[in-house]
Amino acid sequence: MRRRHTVTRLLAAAVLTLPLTVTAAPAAAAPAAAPTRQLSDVIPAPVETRPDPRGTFILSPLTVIRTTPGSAAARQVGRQLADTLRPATGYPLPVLPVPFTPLPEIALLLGGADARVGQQGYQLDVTRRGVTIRANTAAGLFAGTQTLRQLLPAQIEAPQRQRTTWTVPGGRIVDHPRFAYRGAMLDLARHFHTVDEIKTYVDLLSQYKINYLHLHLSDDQGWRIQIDSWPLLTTVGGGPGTGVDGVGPGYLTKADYKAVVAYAAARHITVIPEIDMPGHTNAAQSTYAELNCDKVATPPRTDTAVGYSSLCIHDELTYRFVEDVIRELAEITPGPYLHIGGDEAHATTDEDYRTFVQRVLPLVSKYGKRAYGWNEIMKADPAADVVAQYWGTGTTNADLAEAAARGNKVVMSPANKAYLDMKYDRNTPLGLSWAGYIEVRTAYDWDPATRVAGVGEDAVLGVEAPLWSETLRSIDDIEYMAFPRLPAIAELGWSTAASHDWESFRTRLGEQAPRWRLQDVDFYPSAQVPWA
Ligand code: TNX
Repeated sequence: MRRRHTVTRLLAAAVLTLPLTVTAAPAAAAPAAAPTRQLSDVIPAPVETRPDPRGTFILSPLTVIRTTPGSAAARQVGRQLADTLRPATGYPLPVLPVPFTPLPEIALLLGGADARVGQQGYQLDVTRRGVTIRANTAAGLFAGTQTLRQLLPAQIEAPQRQRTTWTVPGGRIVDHPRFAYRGAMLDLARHFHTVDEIKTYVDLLSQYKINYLHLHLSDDQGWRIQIDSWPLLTTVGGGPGTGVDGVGPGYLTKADYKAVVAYAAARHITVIPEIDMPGHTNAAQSTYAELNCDKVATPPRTDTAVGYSSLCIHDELTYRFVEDVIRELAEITPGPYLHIGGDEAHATTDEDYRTFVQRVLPLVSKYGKRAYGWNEIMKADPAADVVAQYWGTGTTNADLAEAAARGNKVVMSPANKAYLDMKYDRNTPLGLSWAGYIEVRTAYDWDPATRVAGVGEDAVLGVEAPLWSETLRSIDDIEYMAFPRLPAIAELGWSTAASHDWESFRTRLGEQAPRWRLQDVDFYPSAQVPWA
């Protein structure tokens, strides 16, 4: 009866933590107010929603968060949910890993979900007695809690206690992603972004079920990750004045990087490091003269030109350097992918480019990672497990279609749709416009599985929204470019093609605004969206 003892103890502890306001709180006894939200008012749009108007749940001071007994992972998701819901509600929301409670509950349970939910999805049931989220994995439970967050009134995002009735609309959601990979990229090389800024971005990404964070860690301007065997990369390559406009210094120590990886992992986001090569390498080549064919260091550059740098392809030292970097990065990266860039290598001949990529890809495998690169790497006919990230603006790409036919997977980041650094329109103060202006509807109105001829649903691993930071410095800048387009890309990655509907999306998007205001998220108030 050890278990019963534990249950009793936990319940007693829970009740003891309840504040004195419990008996005075009106919410539990009040007649069910109409929910301010509907079951389908969620981004990304869930696969299946079946509303039940009799099932409205009201979160009250007595509500407990119950998690699958014996699962540390489920308990962790429960604790995160409690942390999210406590500030605005002021409720204790104890997290109890027990098989039963007589109290109103939000239950987070591993197993027992609809068979369709798979490894990332969840089933969410709302009745008058409580909310039950079931999933096969902690990631699925976490996704379900992000949906629950959006089903509560917007005030739930407030940092201080709010007076409102915390209704959750009744019914059932069965939800799972269309694509396994839904990514966002931050460019730390053009302007460095601090650990705290990256964490803030991770918090926002996780609300929209993004599950990969790609960090662009090196470029012509700056080198932003500690590499012990080439120590000047950070102190010089990431030193003073290495950002565009001469700002800096900035780089992640290995401890910083590990902190970002752990923070993201706790939100079910996997970090993908990118070291761009053989072009976009001036920060390294201005730091170490020996990385140049003529053994003369290039001048440091903080302008925004691209395509002028190249590692020395026929020098063994280049591969020692590349292997050192890949080995050290792989050591601190628990996720499966390592991105080697490969874009815009205009200063490398086609033949040299192939030689280089064919030598470097096996180094990634050697250190246990799956190689990933911008779509140009498909020119080197890599092995079928190599992933390409498509950034082109067109709808045909012969190398990519051939790679897809050979079995390579593709992540879709078409620059004229998914690039968060493109201006919204000609008046946008930040951003670039080489791929065109991207208003919200432009970012939303495309299909990852029909974008490029010959690269269909089976070849598409997912989508990613890159955010290059030539013009972006602060977290406010990042947020202004990412919102509201990031949720559009998130929906393309998660929701079914059949659910794609601009009218529905823009309405749901407009309802996110009060949440962003309460979370202090800067966003572009597009005229295309009916903002709440
Ligand atoms: C192209 S897209 C680049 C980046 C720039 C970006 C600016 C790609 C793979 N390379 O080097 O930062 O455009 O939008």
